[in-house]
Amino acid sequence: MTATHAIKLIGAPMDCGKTRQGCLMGPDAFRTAGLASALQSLGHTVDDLGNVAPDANAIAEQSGLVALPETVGWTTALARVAETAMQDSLPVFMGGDHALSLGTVLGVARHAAAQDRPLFVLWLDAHTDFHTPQSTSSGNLHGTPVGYLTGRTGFHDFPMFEHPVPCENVTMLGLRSVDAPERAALQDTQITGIDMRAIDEHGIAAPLAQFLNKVRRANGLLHVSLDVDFLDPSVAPAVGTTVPGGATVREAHLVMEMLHDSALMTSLDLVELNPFLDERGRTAQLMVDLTASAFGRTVFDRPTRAFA
Ligand code: 5AB
Ligand code: MN
Ligand code: MN
Ligand code: MN
Repeated sequence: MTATHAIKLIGAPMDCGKTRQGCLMGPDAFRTAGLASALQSLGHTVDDLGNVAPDANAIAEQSGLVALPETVGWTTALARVAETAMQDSLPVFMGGDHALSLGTVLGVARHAAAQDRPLFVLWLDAHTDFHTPQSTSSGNLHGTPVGYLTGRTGFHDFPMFEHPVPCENVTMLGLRSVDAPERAALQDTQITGIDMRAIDEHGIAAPLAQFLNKVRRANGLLHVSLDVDFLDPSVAPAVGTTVPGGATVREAHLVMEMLHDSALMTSLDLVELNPFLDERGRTAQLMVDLTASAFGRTVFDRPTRAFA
């Protein structure tokens, strides 16, 4: 018997973290693919709070960045919603592009600080998203949330990240596209970056188990951010930033199953789903199935094996 959760589904139809449009349809694709009923059938209480809207934002400073004022408006709104939801539930943020994590992790970090517990972040992504507004050459702010949440400088247009997540509390899995300035900056940090080469050689379970043990020993909160492009594009085509050579369906399920077994995850982002690029909903369905694995769906109950 595993623990049941009070899950809040929160739609964040944010589409301004890059120029390619379509992620605004993400929350409704997750709903259509049956996310709520999949989680309910596992015994959890599920409450769909509908969609968040960005705060109206006063600053309209010109910059080379894509939609900076709108992104700041989303960040303040999502941080508020996330902090509130953390008080009595496990929030699942249905994106929306990855810039939404600027806000969700800000709110989660405020909650963690109020609880006096350390926050850990698991970043499942082809990319490190470690840019600052200065270092990005695309100007796309969906490439910056890890820079923001670890307290890198240069985010002066954004709310102050009062309680940055220590770099040693951040693990990234699935990496295969890292820009030169990100790579240089990461070199000076304690962030654990597991690239696909390492996963090919050693498997995905070992580095994840090591990270989860660290979270457990510290009695930490764990925020998980799942970017669709973590997955190989052959199984998850509905994303604007495909990079070949990603996680397989089974590698991704194993990550989610281990997260469930650990009982450590306290919040989850599902990001970058672009339903306009999907094939008959298969990416949305895979993301729902992965989420179900993270909340306890199994083939057989463990440790009893059907054929033991
Ligand atoms: B995603 C790139 N590094 O900064 C940039 O999808 C891609 O949230 C960022 O991981 C990809 O534009 C952001 C080239
Ligand atoms: Mn559980
Ligand atoms: Mn990302
Ligand atoms: Mn990515």
